[in-house]
Amino acid sequence: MSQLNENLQLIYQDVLRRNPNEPEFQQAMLEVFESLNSVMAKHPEIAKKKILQRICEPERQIIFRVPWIDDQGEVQVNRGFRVEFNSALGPYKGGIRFHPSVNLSVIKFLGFEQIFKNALTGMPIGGGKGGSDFNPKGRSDNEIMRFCQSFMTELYRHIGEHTDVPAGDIGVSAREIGYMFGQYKRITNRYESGVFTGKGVTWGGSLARKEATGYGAVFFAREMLKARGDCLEGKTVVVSGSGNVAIYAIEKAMLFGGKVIACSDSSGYLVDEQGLDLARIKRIKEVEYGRISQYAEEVKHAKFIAAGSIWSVPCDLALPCATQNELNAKDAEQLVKNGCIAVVEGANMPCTPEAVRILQNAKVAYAPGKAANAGGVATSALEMQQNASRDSWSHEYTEQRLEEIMVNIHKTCFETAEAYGCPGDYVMGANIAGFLRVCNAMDAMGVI
Ligand code: NDP
Ligand code: 2IT
Repeated sequence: MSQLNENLQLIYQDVLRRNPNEPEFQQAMLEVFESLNSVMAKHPEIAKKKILQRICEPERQIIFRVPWIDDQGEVQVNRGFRVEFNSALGPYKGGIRFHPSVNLSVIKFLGFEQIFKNALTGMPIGGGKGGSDFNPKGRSDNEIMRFCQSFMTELYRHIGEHTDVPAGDIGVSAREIGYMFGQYKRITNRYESGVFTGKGVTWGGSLARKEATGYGAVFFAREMLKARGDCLEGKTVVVSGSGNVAIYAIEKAMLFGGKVIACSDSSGYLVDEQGLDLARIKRIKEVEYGRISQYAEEVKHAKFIAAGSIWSVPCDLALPCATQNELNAKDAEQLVKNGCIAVVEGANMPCTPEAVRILQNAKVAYAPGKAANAGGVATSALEMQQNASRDSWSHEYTEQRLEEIMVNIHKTCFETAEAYGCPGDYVMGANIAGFLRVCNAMDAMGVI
C-alpha cells in the first residue's frame, strides 16, 4: 500500500463526493486505489479511457420495497437491494445477504470487492451483490418463505442465467435459495437452474459448494504458509463466526492437522482448549439454527465469553469468517503480541485498514478476502458450468477443481506482488491482478 499519486487522489476525491455517507464502500475503494500507483504509470490507457472511474460506478443499482406478513398477521416492510456492478467478464455474480445491518453502502462495498474477486478466479463471471435489511433471526420457516417470495417478486425481473446470478451470503443458505428459486420458477414459468447457485444438491446444486468458501480459504492459507516454508500441521487456529464459511474453514483446518480452539457468533466467543467438536457445532448451527453458547452448556470444559474479543485467544493462525470490520487495530496488536503468524480472511473485509497495516508491518502473512474467500464464488461458477451442461460432478472432482483454482489464485497474487515490487504483499497482488483482468476486458469492449 502507498500514498495515492496526484491523479488517483483526484479520482478518489471525486468518488468520495459522488458516494457520500457510504463508509464501507469508500473503505473498499480506497484499498484498491492504494494498490494502483505503479499500475496507472505502466498502463496510461487506463487513465486516458477513464476505466477506473467507470469501474467505481455500478452499471445498475436496484432498490425496492419488500412487504410481507408475519405470523401474527402484521405487515412488515423491508428494503431490498441488488447492485449490478460490472459485467465485463460475465453475468453479474455474487451473493445475497439478509442482515439488519444491510444498506446501500454495505452492498456496494461487497459488489465492488466481488468484481476483483471474481476476476481472480479466472472464471467468466462479473460482479454484483444484493440483500435486504431483513433480520431472519427468530423468524419462523413460514416467515422466511414469505419474505423470500416477496423479495423475489421484484428481483425476478432483473436476474437470469445470462444476466445476473445470485447466491447465498450472511443469512442466506440453501433454504432461502430454495424459496427464492421456487418463486422465480413460478413467476417466469422457466426451470432455469443457472439463475441461482448454492442450490440444494438434490435439485441442481453442486457438490462441494457448501464447503467451498471455508475449504478454499484454508487451501489459500496452506499455500501462503508453504511459500514461507511452513505448514498447517500442529498449528493452533482461531476462527471467528460459526456460519457457513466458519464451519468449513474449521473442518479443513482440522483435516490439515490444525488444532482449532475457538469460534464465535454475534453474542460472544467459544473456547475449547481440547479442540472444537465440529459435529456438535454443525448440529447446533446447521440443524437446530441455535446459538454457539449452547456448546458451552453441553460441554463442561468449554467456555463461552459474552464480552470481549475472540482475537485475544492466542493462536498461530487467525481466520476471520464472520463479517466486515470485525478485527480492528487493537485486535491486530493483540494477535501480533501473541505470536500469530498468519491472518487469512474468510469473510469480506473483516480487518479494518489500520489492522491490516499493523499485521503487514509486523510481517504477519495476511491474505485479503477477495483472494482467500474466492473459492465460494469459484465453485458457484463450477455449479453454473454443471447446470449449463445438465451434468453433475462428484464431490471429489469438484473439490479438486476448487483446490486448483485456489492454488492458482495464490500463485497469481504472489507473482503479481513480486512483479510490482512488493513481494509478500497479497493485498497489492490481489488488487492489481484482479483489476488488470477487468480493465483489459473493459478496454476491449469500448466505452461502455
Ligand atoms: P452465515 O450467515 O452462515 O454466518 C455468519 C456468521 O458470522 C454467524 O456466526 C454470525 O453470527 C456472524 N456474524 C454475522 N454478522 C455479524 C456481526 N455483525 N457481528 C458479529 N458476528 C456476526 O454467513 P457466511 O458464513 O456465509 O458469511 C460469513 C462471511 O463470509 C461474510 O463476510 C460473507 O460475506 C463472507 N463470504 C461468504 C461466502 C459464502 O459462500 N457464503 C463466500 C465468500 C465470502 P450470528 O448468527 O450471531 O449473526
Ligand atoms: O462473497 C461471496 O463471494 C459470496 N457470498 C459468494 C458469491 C457467489 O456467487 O457464490
